[in-house]
Amino acid sequence: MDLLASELHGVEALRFGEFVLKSGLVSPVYVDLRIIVSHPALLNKVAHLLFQATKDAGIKYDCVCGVPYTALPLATIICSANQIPMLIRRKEAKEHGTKRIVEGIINAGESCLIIEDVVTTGSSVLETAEVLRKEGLNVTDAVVLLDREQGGGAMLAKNGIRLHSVCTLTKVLKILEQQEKVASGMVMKVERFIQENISKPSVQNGATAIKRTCKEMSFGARAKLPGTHPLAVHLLRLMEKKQSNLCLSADLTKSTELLQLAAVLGPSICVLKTHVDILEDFTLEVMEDLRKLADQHEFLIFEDRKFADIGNTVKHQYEGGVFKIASWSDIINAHVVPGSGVVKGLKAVGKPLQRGCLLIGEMSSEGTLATGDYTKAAVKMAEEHSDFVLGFISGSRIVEKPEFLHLTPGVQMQAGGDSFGQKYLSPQEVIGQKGSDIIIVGRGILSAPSPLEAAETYRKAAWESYLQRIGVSAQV
Ligand code: 5BU
Repeated sequence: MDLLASELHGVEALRFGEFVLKSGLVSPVYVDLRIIVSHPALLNKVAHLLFQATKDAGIKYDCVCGVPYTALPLATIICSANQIPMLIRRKEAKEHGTKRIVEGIINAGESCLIIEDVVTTGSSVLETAEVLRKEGLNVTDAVVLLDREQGGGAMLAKNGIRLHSVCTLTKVLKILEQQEKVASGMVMKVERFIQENISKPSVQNGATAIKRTCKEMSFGARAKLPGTHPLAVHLLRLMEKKQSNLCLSADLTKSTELLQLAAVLGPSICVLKTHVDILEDFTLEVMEDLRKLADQHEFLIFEDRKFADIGNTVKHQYEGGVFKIASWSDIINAHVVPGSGVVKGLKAVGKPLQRGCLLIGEMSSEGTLATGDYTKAAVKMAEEHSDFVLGFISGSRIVEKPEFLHLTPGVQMQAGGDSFGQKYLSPQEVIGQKGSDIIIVGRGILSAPSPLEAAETYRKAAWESYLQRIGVSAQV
């Protein structure tokens, strides 16, 4: 064990310092075992230790499945060396062919052992167990190299899975301290961090799940997450700076009115949304002026074009024609009904220009068909194209990943609707209860006697709801 600890430290699978985790927490320790595939002897050793742990615990199983991706090579070595059938869990079902989510021969009723590299909350192991259980397999045990002791064991136990670990983070820490590889001050810091960040299982829909933290994260912390779209990072930062999660829907038909409104409300908003095809006097010069105002007041421009055609057509619609949307709009949106080709077409134009796209996951209108599986398909498409898709238009948070932004239209101070089926919720409901990030407001501001006063009222309401959501007392 001493040798293993020092080897893991030596290849930097364990690092000490300050690391921003996906949840936004700043951790003094970072464990990343992906690197061990570059050290074959160590990879073999870890696989051997995992197998030994299953023997020591006397676990009986018919097949083995590694949690993707880091544990895949480990499961492969164990299965190959010991002649055990293996299953591979796909992260996403294939688009073509068999659409299988688990590869290999599945004999319903057999028991499958899960292999994992590191367990923190246990959510990844549980996710894989649920997939396997849906296929009819029994999952009762999981073996992990390193247990971070942050609640994973208890959470899995509640879900009928015994967690066996080769070692714990505290044990590794002690060894590294003895070997004088980590200072005792750092050891105490990490121990305190572990103690303070034990996630407690909570009950949702009858099943035990880990506490979701995305809604509780600040925009600033989300901006620091690796893998977040650069435009989302920019937007999250300017939201923090301006204390605004308000998008103005500037549904105006005259360009002078549009520019005037942008000049007056610019400081209050983080995004200005346009419907450029309703402008009676559109010219590219108007959009140039709007761009200047956007840069001056630091807001993004979002053309609510709702692309919905095959990739080749949307490419032309986005780049060319009269409007040349890609030349002035930071963000555009698209329906997912055509399939992923729509995103591919838009990406071909927008990505080189550092633009971003929102997918329409839900709509605010009465009788919308964008619900259930359709919404799930939008999430999947966004995940597959997260280098261009930065979030969603939706009525609520439709995915927990903090990298994705959620913008919600259909917002007014009073709940209700219009005579064409638009439905309204309040800023508090949308940000506080539904967990969205940005409210989109049109007539609630445009039809007010003073649009500036109304915009400030909406800005404050949405910002206060956000502060309450992340547990900070409001100071707007
Ligand atoms: P309102 O005046 O706040 O109702 O304007 C809402 C705006 O958001 C308007 O421009 C719509 O085209 C836009 N919108 C919407 O209302 N609902 C949706 O689901 C989507 C866009 Br997508």
